Amino acid sequence: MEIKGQPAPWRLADSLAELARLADTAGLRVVGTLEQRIERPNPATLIGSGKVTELVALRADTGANAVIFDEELSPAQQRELEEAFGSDVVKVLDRTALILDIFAQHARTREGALQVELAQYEYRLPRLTRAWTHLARQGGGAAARGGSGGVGLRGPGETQLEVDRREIRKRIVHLKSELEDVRTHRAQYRRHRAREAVPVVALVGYTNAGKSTLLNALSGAKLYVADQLFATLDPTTRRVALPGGREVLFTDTVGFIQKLPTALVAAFRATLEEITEADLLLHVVDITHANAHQQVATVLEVLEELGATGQPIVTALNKMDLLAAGGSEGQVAGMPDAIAISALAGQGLAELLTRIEEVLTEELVEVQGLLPFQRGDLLGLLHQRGVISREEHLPEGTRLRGRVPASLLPRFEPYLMPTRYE
Ligand SMILES: Nc1nc2c(ncn2[C@@H]2O[C@H](COP(=O)(O)OP(=O)(O)OP(=O)(O)O)[C@@H](O)[C@H]2O)c(=O)[nH]1
Ligand SMILES: [Mg+2]
Repeated sequence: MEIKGQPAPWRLADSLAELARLADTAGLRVVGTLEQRIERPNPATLIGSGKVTELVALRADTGANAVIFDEELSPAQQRELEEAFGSDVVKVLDRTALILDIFAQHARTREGALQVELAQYEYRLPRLTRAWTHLARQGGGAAARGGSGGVGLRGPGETQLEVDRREIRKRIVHLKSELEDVRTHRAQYRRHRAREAVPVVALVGYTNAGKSTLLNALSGAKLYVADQLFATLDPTTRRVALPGGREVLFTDTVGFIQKLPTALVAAFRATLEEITEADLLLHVVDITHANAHQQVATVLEVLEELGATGQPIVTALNKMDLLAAGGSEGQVAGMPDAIAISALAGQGLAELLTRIEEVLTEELVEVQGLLPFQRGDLLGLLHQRGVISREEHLPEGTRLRGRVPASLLPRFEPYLMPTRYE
């Protein structure tokens, strides 16, 4: 097992299979695939000129009206490739454009919509070409079933894209300032949570790992769950009681994916701050996925990119119900500290919560002292946010020993003080 430190390279075929799933989620039907391994990418078209000819022929054979590259295309490459199809209007997209489209489809809150719109404008600004205006209802699949238009049509409307670049730049500035407001609001909310010292557990993981299903199972929430990439875009927070009675907040967030462009990550900054400021990260892994190990490595890389490196991580190997029959013990053996669960079947959840409680408790400070009876409020707070290891009722009050979050220490003064180690 080489998870930590070692890169787990994605095989070309696996990456393309994932791209096909992204295409399906966006409402496109894949009719053909072409591969090329290149040492030195062609600056004009990324792929070699012979390959371009092959691509044009394949496109003509299949009648496809869009071509999707798994690698990032520069605006110039995209234009050049679109021109290669001559009078046939073919949309040339890359993975980023596809992901943006799915994001636009799945954003449900104002913040999510703002973030996606910003990312779309930033992506499209240098790519304003004739072809964008010709992208008419293409493809079947998920989006068509949902009644939406083709790729590239959601979010900012075509007419808006036709306005001059200065207008778009103005819009970008405006979106950024609106997002800044949302961000300030969020930061205030987080500070409030921090004052209350309610620990925050952020669910992180590769897209489709089962994060939302897990939060539903733990909190009785009814979050949207789907066998789709990026079903969740906006963060949702729910209160969950740990076995010892202590309450924590679980936050479900956008899933990760390989080649998640940095610009996109930046646009989702506000959302991802939920992760960087969490007390603990709960990494949900779809252990049944053929690329589970690569996915784990990708998630750890993205976390690093986001600067979420300080928090403890608890790993949950999800969808164990599917493994039971097949018995792929070897896959699980590689991650000894991980906890096997099935969010869907409700297996291993108690053990998972116990583990989370243990890890969070390690972050607590040991205190002891005498709490007068009139401070029932503090006793309540201790029960709710801390862990009591000894409680003795005396005529003058309650003698206590336990652990509390460090941030709550001042509130217990002068009754409960940190234990001095002799
Ligand atoms: N068999 C099985 N399926 C599961 C389990 N957990 C989740 N799933 C399925 O996996 C798919 C994805 O689940 P979600 O909860 O939407 O996954 P997510 O991590 O929130 O995905 P995104 O929001 O798209 O990033 C759904 O079809 C779920 O029903 C599990 O324990 N067992
Ligand atoms: Mg989800």
